Amino acid sequence: MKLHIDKDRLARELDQLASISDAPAPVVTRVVFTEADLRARAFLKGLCSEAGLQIREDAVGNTFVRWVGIEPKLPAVGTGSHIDAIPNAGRFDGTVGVLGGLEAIRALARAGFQPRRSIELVIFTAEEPTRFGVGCLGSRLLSGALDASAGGRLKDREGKTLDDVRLAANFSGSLDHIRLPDKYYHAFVELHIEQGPILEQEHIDLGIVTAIAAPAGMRFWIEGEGGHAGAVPMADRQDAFLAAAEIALCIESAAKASGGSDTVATTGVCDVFPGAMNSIPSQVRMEADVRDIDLARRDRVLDKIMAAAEQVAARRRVSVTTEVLNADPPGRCDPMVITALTCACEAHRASSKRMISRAYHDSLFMSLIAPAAMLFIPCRGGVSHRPDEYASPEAIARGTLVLAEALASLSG
Ligand code: HGY
Ligand code: MN
Ligand code: MN
Repeated sequence: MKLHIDKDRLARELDQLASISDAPAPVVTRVVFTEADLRARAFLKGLCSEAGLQIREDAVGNTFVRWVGIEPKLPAVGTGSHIDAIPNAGRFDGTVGVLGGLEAIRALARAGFQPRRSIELVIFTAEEPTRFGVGCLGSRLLSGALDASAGGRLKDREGKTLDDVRLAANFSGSLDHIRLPDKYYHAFVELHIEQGPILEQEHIDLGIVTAIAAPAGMRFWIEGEGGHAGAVPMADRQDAFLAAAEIALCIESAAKASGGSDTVATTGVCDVFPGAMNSIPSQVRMEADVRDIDLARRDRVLDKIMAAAEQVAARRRVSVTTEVLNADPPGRCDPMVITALTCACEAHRASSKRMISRAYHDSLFMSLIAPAAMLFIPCRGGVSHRPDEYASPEAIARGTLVLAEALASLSG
């Protein structure tokens, strides 16, 4: 089969998608269910219907774009990723897997390939934790990893629930109906930028992911006394921000002292109230992200952080409420899919390397309900979650070509 990827069209579509953002280029900000997210969804649905594919959306906005196979009743082969982007992000995280997946399907159709099993592109809702504090909401609900009613009650910073926001965006229906039936997918493959430096440093074309790091998210509510910045002596203060700062440093030292270099921890959110220069912080809302490929080691770090938060609270006479938002096991990729990706790389003389993913992805949850694996393309300097995130059109086209080959072989 002579497969050809339309590199220029794919690059153009990625540019068009990147322009749908709540921040001026080259920055991409596209938080779930914002107006930019809804415009991006409409843009993609337009491309998918142009390609003659069947489109359906579930109650949380997961979008399924199906190329019906010769045997439509067989479990399908899935591929896909996300289009939501954190604030001040780049243009390739997630979108390469969505537009690359669409171009892989178009290229197979152009080559006259007829899938035996249907091939289905999935655009997952809310892979990023930005709005609701927990990432991969769409794939968690699809896989049953998140209880529908608990998911519907998740709140954003304005106190709006996931149910409020999805219904306002016209995604109606019950979240209870999102979970996919067993064996819905025969296999699932996600194309994604590596979000790390290894492929580029080792001059390797593609990464075949064998495992996905175990993510955890924590939220801290810290209440102090507040007061006038001039009037309250230092000895009498119960400063919520300084308690938060000390806890953030404990988070860092707990990760560094875990005994493994795969443990990482980041305090990425810290909202200080009232946020006035001459008013002692009385409340802080802080969020931290802790990950490791080793589950027990990660959980030991979580325990250490919780104990440290209690000690800081006592010493600084503030109250600290710690909430573990999610603490997921690592994802194990499936040998059958890994082999399909390895053969597809060989078929197109692309060098490849098996590797773990330090970033989490929707494939982490798809691996709970189907044999799954991921295909990484290099990104410049390993940079991601920044506006200077970059993957070359050649690397994107190569990843798309190998993805198309793997989808063809998996769909039989
Ligand atoms: O944070 C992550 O690993 C993913 O990019 N959401
Ligand atoms: Mn991301
Ligand atoms: Mn991503």
